[in-house]
Amino acid sequence: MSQKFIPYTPVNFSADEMQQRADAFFTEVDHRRSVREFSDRPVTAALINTLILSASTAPSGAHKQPWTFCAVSDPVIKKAIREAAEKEEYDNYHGRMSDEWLADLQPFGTDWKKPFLEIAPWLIIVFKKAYDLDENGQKRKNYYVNESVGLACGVLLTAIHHAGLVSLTHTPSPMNFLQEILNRPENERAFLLIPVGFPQEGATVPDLQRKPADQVIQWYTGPDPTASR
Ligand code: IYR
Repeated sequence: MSQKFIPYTPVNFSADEMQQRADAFFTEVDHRRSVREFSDRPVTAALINTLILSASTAPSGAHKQPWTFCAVSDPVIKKAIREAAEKEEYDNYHGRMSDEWLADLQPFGTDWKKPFLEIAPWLIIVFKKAYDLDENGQKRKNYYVNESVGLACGVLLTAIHHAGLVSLTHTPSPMNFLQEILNRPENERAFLLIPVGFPQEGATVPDLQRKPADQVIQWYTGPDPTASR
């Protein structure tokens, strides 16, 4: 079967518009923060649905879209997830994490207690599909699975922020309890656990700085191609 190609319709902005849009987008995403203090204020399933569809627009290896987003608002399941996560995190904070790691986490004030896993109205648990299973139960390969699912998660966090909600990229470790609690098939592995909702009133975040341009960009510029136009 040969692949069918369709025209791509470019979006055309003037150079000024492009710079303005880029600046406005930077201002918006620069305001995003990981929040650990959630309100129990509800968020509609319709909103979560659209945010996940945005995430699922991410590019993926051979367009396999090797992800499943589990959207959990059921308090019984949230409680089970909290209890299992806290059990693992207790062990992490009491011996499994190195002194260097614990010192690096000091500024964030984290500990083994994860109340947000019950308070946040939604938990989105992202699963990566190590491989696909076709109708006959045959294994089908996926490619660049970590890169693909990481990209989808980046889009998801940006969509959540754009909608006016907050999130936390939470990585309880190990995470296999999520596969069990959510009864996921054997080809799926938990990738990230993302509580989503509104911040608690008066919520605070650590006073962090982002690296400036000269620490994150190395330019390798030739002659300016726009100079003589
Ligand atoms: N998973 C633990 C520890 C933790 C690790 C990193 I790296 C962080 O940036 C934050 C926390 C926890 O969730 O507390």
